[in-house]
Amino acid sequence: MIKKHRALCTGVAAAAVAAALLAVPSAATASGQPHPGGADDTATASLGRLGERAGIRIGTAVDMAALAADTPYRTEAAGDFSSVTPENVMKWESVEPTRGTYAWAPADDLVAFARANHQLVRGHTLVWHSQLPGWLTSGDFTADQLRDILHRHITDEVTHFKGSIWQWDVVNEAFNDDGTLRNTIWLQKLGPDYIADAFRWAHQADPKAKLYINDYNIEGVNAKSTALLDLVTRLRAQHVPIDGVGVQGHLDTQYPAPHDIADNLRRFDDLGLETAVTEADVRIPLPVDNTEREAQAEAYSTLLQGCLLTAHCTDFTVWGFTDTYSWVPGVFGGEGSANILDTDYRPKAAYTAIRQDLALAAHRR
Ligand code: 9MR
Repeated sequence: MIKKHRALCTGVAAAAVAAALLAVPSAATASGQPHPGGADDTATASLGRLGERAGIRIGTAVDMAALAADTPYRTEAAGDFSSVTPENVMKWESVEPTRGTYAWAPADDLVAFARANHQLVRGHTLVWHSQLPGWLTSGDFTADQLRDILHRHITDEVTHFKGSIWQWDVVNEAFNDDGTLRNTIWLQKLGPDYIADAFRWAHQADPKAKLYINDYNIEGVNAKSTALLDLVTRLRAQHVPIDGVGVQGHLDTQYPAPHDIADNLRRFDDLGLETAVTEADVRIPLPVDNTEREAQAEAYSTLLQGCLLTAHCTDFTVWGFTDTYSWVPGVFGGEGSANILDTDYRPKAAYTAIRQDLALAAHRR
């Protein structure tokens, strides 16, 4: 990726979006009536509650090892969010490490946790090129065998969780940044129709779950998001049961956050699709300083506002909430601090910005 200077226009764009949010006061605020939520508890309400007032779910990815071992982590995951996504435990290598032997327990635990805390669950993820079990990647399967294996995987997993999953990330990261389809085991052996098949199979197993295609670097209008738009347009024309597009939202303060997120999401909205920000985090080159923290807050805010300005954007999910368990340092050397709370669970500027954006958006509904 080419390094760019952070564009001054990101701040301008954020201010413009905030102005747009303010420009349409709700009947309640215009008439001076108190918010329907009653007394103003904006400062103390959970993110999930603020999101509810703004018309979206606020979710987090959940690390099941942390949930079991770390009480503050569990308290925050239970109390601040209205939806959860398993960070790893619904992926193929986790649920079927040995062929034909399922290991549902960690994912079942998350579903039970969500139910106990009145949260919805985003299922993640059924068809991906990564985190596949060794028996699958090293097996020398024919195309017909692989198709049967994929069909069975989708059917068994969606059936197991039937009725418990709000949105499934059916297909994850199917595109390259130039808009061509990623050369995965699925594309190589099954051809591009594996995508339509996956959605049909998932729908057969749980007709009520909302089915998503999910990817990164599709926040703004670009070659990749446009290729995805073309694909979902074709899928809809073929009556393939696809409901939504997930924009992951893995950003980096070294690069400008796209300022056309709402414009991009509206293209999907116009097709009758839902959208969601599914994996938001904003990494920072270390060491962190205040300027970077502010840039991070602005990037989170830009992502969230893109969702809030889109009629059928259903949720904004952060990819973990504390830096203690972030995937970022292990993958991007010299970067980190990507989450909204620090390692001591103290809120960063990004956390405050999200709360303010949600409160502002609630007033215009
Ligand atoms: O956060 C996940 C990390 O714990 C795993 O090691 C990694 C394996 O590839 O996957 C991470 O989650 C990814 C998500 O499933 C799909 N989008 C990118 C996420 C970050 O890599």
